[in-house]
Parts: sequence; structure tokens; C-alpha cells
Amino acid sequence: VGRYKIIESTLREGEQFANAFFTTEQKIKIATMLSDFGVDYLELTSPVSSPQSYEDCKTICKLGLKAKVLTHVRCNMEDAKKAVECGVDGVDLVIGTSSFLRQYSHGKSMAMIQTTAIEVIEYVKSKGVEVRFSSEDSFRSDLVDLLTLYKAVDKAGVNRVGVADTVGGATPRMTYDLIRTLRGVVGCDIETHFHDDTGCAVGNAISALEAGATHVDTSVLGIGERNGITPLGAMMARMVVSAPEYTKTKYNLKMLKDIEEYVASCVQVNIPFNNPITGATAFTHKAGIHAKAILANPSTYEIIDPSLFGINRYVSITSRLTGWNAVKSRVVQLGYELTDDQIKEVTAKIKQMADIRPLAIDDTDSIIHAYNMNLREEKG
Ligand code: HCA
Ligand code: CU
Repeated sequence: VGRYKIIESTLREGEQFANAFFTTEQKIKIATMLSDFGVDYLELTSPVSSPQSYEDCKTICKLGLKAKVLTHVRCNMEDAKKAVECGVDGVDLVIGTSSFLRQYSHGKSMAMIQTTAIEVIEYVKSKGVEVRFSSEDSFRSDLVDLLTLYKAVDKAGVNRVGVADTVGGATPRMTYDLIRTLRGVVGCDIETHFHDDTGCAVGNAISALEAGATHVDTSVLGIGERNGITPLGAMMARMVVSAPEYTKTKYNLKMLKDIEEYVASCVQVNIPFNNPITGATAFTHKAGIHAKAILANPSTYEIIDPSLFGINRYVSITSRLTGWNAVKSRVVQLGYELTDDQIKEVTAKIKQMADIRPLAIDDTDSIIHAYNMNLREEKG
């Protein structure tokens, strides 16, 4: 799990998101931000897709980013040549291997796939460019077919093989088993790609790393075909817990929020309220019991320290579930000097009001303010 690498595919898989249309300027900004964030690789849309995609791929290659630039093409010679022409650091080759895709998509036998794959891999390597070979729909492919093919491309000197859960049907356990088996068959790196149709994309990614995978594909906010793939932010949340030292030193975690906000604005979506780390409520504590403990020691109810990502926690005092310790912290913030008994009294007032209607922070602040005024008047 330790030294995992991220292949950031916002500019490839992410471009397959229903709402995505990136201008050249937006692509440059996204690529630059992600490279500064510290991802190892950026994966770009195939230059064969359209003339502008070809131009944009060349443009991004010339930016001289820290991250290596990959493009993603079908496993055939014409596509591979176009990819190399753009000046990429690496080419990601892909072909469907499940019987569904072989029957309904390209119509090739496993033997044909293998022969072409080896030819293309040898060509890309001869140009001094890194090369990855991946099957599409790996989990619904025949296991023996798949392992035979990967063994052959490993022998041909591929840098990485890729496993893709194209339809998002895999579980963490299926993932662990497949990657573990593959780890025993190939010597090269193993990249993994998980769609989120059944909500397992992050779980599968960590399972893959535990089983010996080396690379994980992500996109910002998880954007991609249908409901997308492993989100970069959720993966960072997972890894800052699973591999804290490496993750904290390798990635510029404080940039995450800006990157997500930028991509969200490009594709006109909002960051979900429950998004790991950057969601509006990701570090909001509500119940009195939680609030008291959080104020005493944040680790009690937080697995991640929000300040690592430049984010503040928020202790809510606006609900009937609140407690006097939480109210006390707000009283102190507002600069009032009340005794604990007085704070308990004002907490009771907040709860009374919160039983009637939902409150905003302004409402509770006014209750505290009014209570304080009253006290002072009584004192004369
Ligand atoms: C797709 C292809 C892919 C490829 C994954 C990869 C998938 O269907 O658009 O090359 O690693 O999910 O299979 O995104
Ligand atoms: Cu995909």
C-alpha cells in the first residue's frame, strides 16, 4: 500500500462524463494543478478522438509538467503511432477482453489480441516511450485467458498491465483475489481502474493496493462514464489514513479543495455535501456528546485532521441535539464571559427554540446575545 502511484484521468475518463467539455485553457489549468498537487501521471484523451484532442495532447506534453503525460488509445498500430507523435511520456493501450466486448465490440479472438498487443508494445518501446497494456472489463473476462495474455505482454516488456472494472460490478474481495493472482503471474507494475456503479470504487482501489497493485486511476470528483470512477479526493482521504507519511509528503493536500472547485465549475456540478474532506458537512459535529469530545480532543470523532487539507472543523450548536460544551466554545468565540451554570441555562434556551424550528447560527448567536444582555440589565 505504501508507495502507491496515482494516474489522474480527469482529462481522459473525466472527459467521458456527461457534462464535460473542456476548453484548451481549462485542460491546461487542470493539468497544471494536478501536476502541482503531485500526481505521478496525467492521462489524456486519445489524440485519435478529434483534431482538437490531438492538438491539446501535444500542447499539454509541451508544458514541461512534473507529472508524466500519458495518452489512452486503442491497442492498434495506427493509434499508437498517433500517440507517440504527440510527444507523450507513455501510452496506455486498451482492448476489451470479456466475451461481451469481443462479441459485440471489436470481434477479435484472444490470439489476435495477443499478437497485436505484442507488436504494438514493441513499437512503443522502440520509440523510448513507456507503455501500459490493459484489458477492458477485466472482471468479466475468462481468468485463464486474461492471465495468459498478461503473462505474454509482461514477457514482451510492457511497463504496466492494467485491470479495469469497466462496469463497476467488482467487490473488494473479488478485486483482492484477482490482483493477488495476477501479482503471482507478472513482474511488471499493476494499474487498476474502478468504476463506481455499485459504490465500491474506493474500496476496490485500496483492496487492489493491499493485494500488490502499484497504480490507481482517479479523476477529480470521480467524473467519468455514467457515475464515474474512484474520486481523487476520496482516495486521498483513504490514503492519508492508510499510508499517512507517504501521502502527506508526496501530495500537496491543501490544493485539493481548489482543484475540486475548479473542475466542478468546469463541468457545472456542485461538490456533494457528503464528499470526503471537502463536502460541506465533512467536518461538522452536531450531537452534544460528539461536540464535547471533539472539543476536548478531535481524534475522538475524526479519522482525518481537516487542517491537513486546509479545512476547518465546525461544531454545530444550532440543533436540539447540541450540548453545553459546544455552546460554551461558541460563547468564548463571541467574547462573552459566562459561568458554566449560565451557559447551561442559555443552552436550555437554545434547545427550547430548536424544538420549534430549525435554527441558523445567527439565531443561536442572538439567543446568546439576548441572554447576556439580560444578565447585565439584572446586575444593573
Ligand atoms: C472505457 C475504457 C476504460 C479503460 C480503463 C483503462 C474502462 O470503457 O471507457 O484503460 O484502464 O473503464 O474500461 O475507461
Ligand atoms: Cu473507465
